[in-house]
Amino acid sequence: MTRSTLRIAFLFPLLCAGVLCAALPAGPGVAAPGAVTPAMREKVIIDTDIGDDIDDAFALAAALNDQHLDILGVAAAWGDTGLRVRQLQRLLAIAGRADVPVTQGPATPNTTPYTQKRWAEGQPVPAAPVPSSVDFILDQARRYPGQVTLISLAPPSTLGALIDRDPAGFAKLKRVVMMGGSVYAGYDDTGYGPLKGPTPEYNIYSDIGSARKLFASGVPLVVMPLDSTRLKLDEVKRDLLFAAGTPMTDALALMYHQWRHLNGWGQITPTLFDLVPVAYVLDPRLCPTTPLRLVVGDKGETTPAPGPANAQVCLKEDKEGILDLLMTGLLARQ
Ligand SMILES: [Ca+2]
Repeated sequence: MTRSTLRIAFLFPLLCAGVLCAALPAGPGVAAPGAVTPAMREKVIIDTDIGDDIDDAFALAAALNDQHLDILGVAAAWGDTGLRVRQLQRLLAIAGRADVPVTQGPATPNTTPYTQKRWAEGQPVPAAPVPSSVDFILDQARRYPGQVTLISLAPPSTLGALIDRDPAGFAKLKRVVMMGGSVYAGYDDTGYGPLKGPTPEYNIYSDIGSARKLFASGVPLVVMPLDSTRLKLDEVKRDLLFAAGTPMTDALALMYHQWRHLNGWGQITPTLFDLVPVAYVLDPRLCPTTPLRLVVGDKGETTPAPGPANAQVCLKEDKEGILDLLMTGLLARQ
């Protein structure tokens, strides 16, 4: 599936609204030209620490908006996973996707502020028990061997628990596509001046043990490090989104303002790190990869080393292409 075919598939129903398609054959079991068939949809599970930084919310909005993803489940990871479950359930309901299972990963200590706490608390405590992420992901990997992409947008604590529980089951995943690491560029690099060099990245240094297990697991691993994920959602784009007045853009606006008020580091412009893995799954050309062997150091560094590659790593993204995916997707629903 290329980006152009994605777009054609997306635009076709709009074109078909007129008489243009009146003569096309249709019937049970016959997919209309341009329609998204089940075989064209990528099975994904998204593991997310939504609620602290704001990028997870935008990444999920982009994923939920795209009919080319078959989202089997969304898993709450890291920190207060019980509250994250409620935030995810609220977001899914707003997206019209309350049918998507939300699962709960192991709770962990977490010193990062839960900036969107009030928004998350707007969703009642679940009346029924929430499935365990570890059980759910292993079940899906075994049900669809070699077909499920796990999109990892959080410290990899749930992934470490999966590997501990059942490495053979974990190996049935098609791949893990993750935001994490820092290879040649770090948080202080702008992409314009000389490189200041890598810095330990949050997801990796938060759970170094799980990251090491993941890099050694043998499951195909696609890594989007800081080198390719420092996308800024500037004021012009925020205004366009927040003025759109759809249920999803309204939700993003509320979560953004809570994040902006409470993030504790004075940030106004979000960096959409987690959007990049989602965009890659939709169109790999937006973030071309290079095979590398990355070694996770004691401070969470991800350093290239000689030897066989253990990851496909995107070092340079198509910034405008990825932001275009987000903006056109969300604004098409106005
Ligand atoms: Ca995240």
